[in-house]
Amino acid sequence: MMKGHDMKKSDEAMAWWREARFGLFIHWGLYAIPAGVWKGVENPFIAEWIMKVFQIPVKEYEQLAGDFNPVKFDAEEWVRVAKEAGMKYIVITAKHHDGFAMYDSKVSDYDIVDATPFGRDPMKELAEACRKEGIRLCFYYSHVQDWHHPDALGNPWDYPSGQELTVYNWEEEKQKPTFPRYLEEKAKPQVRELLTQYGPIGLLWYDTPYDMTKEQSKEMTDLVREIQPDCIVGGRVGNEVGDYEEMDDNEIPAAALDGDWQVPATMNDTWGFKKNDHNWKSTQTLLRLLVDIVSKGGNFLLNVGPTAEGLIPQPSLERLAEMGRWLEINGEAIYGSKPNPFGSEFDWGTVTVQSPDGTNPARMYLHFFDWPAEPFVLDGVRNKVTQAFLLADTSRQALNVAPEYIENVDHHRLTIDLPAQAPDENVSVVVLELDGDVDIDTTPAQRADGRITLSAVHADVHAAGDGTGPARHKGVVENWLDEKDWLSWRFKVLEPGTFDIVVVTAEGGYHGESQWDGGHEITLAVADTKLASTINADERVYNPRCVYWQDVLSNVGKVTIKKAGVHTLEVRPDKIVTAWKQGFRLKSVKLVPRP
Ligand code: H79
Repeated sequence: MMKGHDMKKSDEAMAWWREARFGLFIHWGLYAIPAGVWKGVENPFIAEWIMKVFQIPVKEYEQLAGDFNPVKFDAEEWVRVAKEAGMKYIVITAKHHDGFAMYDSKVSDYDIVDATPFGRDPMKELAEACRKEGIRLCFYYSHVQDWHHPDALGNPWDYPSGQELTVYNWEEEKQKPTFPRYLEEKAKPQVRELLTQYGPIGLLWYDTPYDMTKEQSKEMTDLVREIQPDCIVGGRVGNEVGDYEEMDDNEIPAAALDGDWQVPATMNDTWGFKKNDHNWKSTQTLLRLLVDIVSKGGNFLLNVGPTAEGLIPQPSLERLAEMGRWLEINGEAIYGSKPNPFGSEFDWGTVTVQSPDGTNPARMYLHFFDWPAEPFVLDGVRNKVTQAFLLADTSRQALNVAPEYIENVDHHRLTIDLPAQAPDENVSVVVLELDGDVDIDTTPAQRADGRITLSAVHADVHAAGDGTGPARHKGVVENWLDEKDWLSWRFKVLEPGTFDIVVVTAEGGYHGESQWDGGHEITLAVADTKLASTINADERVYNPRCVYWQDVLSNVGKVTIKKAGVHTLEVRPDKIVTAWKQGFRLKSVKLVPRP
C-alpha cells in the first residue's frame, strides 16, 4: 500500500474542489501600506515584492507593522463578497515572502497580533465567517522564500549567503546550507499552527518551490497529511508531490490537462494592492477566462488585493458581483462540470458537460463568446439531441436542431437555430440535452465555413528518439527540439478546394515576459503537395483565452485538395531553433479556404 506523500488525494477528498471550480485568492499583508510606491519611487513589479525589488532592509520593512491598522476589515463582508461572486473557497496569504504572519503565531512575534496596533487575528474571524457561509477557508504559505528569516531563501541584502544575488536573478537562487533550519524552526511550525488553530482547512497553497529537494517537498506534504488528511496540498509544494497541478501565475493552457489543475490569476497586474495599478480586466474578459478554464477541466483562483485599511478595491467588487450574477443564471454549466469533449478550442466559445446521473440526462453546454449571426453549425456530435434551449431562458423555449449525416465522410453535423439577440453580453449558454452520455467524433473535420483546424491536441506525435521527445501538453506541442520528431493529422474534407495554410505557435514565458522561438524550417505535406517554409511571426494575435501571451501566425503557403474524404497532413521539421529552449511550440495548423 502507498502511504504518505505517495498517496494522492482520493476522489472523495478532491470532490469538493472539482465541484467548486471558482475560488477567491486574497493577497493581504504589510505591502498594502506602500501599495506599490516606496519613498516616492514606483515599484514596476507586483506589489507584494516591494521589499525585494527595493532591497528594503528588514529593520526598515518591519516598521510597517507599527502602521498596520486595517480597522475597516470585516471578515463577514469579505466572505459575503466571495459567496455572492459564486466562489466556493477562499485562499488567503497567511504568510507571503516578506515573512510577516497575518495570523496569531507563537513561532515568531513578527505577526499581525503581536506587532501591529490592529491586534486582531483576521484568520480567526475569516474562519468563523466561512464556517457560517459554507465557504472553504484555505491558506497560502510561502514555504521557501522568507525575506525576514536569515536561513530562508530570498534576502541576500540582509543575510549574505556568499552568492552574488540581485533582484533579477531570483530564479538562480540556491539553498544555503542553513535552509533546513528555517524549515524546522519557522515554516513547519507555522504550517502546523495554521492547520490546528482554524478548524478544517480546504487547501494549503505553497509557493515558489525553486530549489526544494524532493524530500523537503514530501515533508511539507506529509505535515499536512498528518494533521489534516483531507486538506488538499497545492501543486507548488514542489517536485510534483501536491494533489493537483498549479499553472504558473496567470498561465492558461490551450487544452485540458490529464489531472486536476488550477490557474491563479490577477484582476489587474498585481496580487497585493497597488494604488496606481488601474489596468483592470473587464468582467467580460474574466468571465470568459472562468468559462474557458472550467471547459478545460481546471479551477479558477481569482485574486483581490485588499488595502491597508482592510477594503477590497471597488473595481474588484464590481467585477466579482457581475460574475456572481452570471453564475446565478448559468452555474449549472460550471459547477461540477466535465471538460469540453471535443478537446480543442473553438473560435466561437467553448463547451462543458454534465454527465447523466440517473435522474437527469446528459447535457452539453455551448458557451458562446461570439454570438453567431447565422444558424449555428456544430460538427461531430453523434448523439441524438432530445432538447435544446437557452440556459438563461426560464420558459425553456425549444430551439430547433436539425441533424445531418454526411455519409461519404462518415460525418455528423447539427444545425441549431438561435435567436438573433444574444441572451448575455458576455457569455451566452445554449443547452443540448442528449440521449446517453456524450459521444463525440474528435477527428478534425472541415467546418461549415470551410475552415479546417488541426490542433496539437489531435496530432499524432512521431517521436524518433529515446522517449524524451515532444509531447502534447497544455494544448501545444512541448519539448519539440529534435528535427527527427514529426507530427501528423488525419482529417475530414467535406468541400474540396484551395486553402491557405497557417501554422499557429504559442508564446510562453514567465511573469509577463513573452518568449517565442521562431525561424524553424519545416516541410509540410498534404494532398501530394510539399511545402517548404520558415516559421516566422507574420502576425501576432491577442489571445483572449490567456491575455498575457499571444498566438503567432505563420503563413506556410497554399494547397489544393481535390477530393472530399479523409486526408493526412504532416509537419516535418528540417531545422528547429531553440534559442529560448522551448523549441517549436506548435498549437495548430489552420487551412483557410480561398474565396
Ligand atoms: O503570490 C504571488 C506572487 O507574489 C508569487 N506567486 C503569486 C501567486 C510569486 N512568487 N514569485 N513569483 C511570483 C515570481 C516573481 C517574479 C517577479 Fe520579479 C517578481 C517578476 C517581477 C517581480 C523578481 C523581481 C524578478 C523581477 C523582479
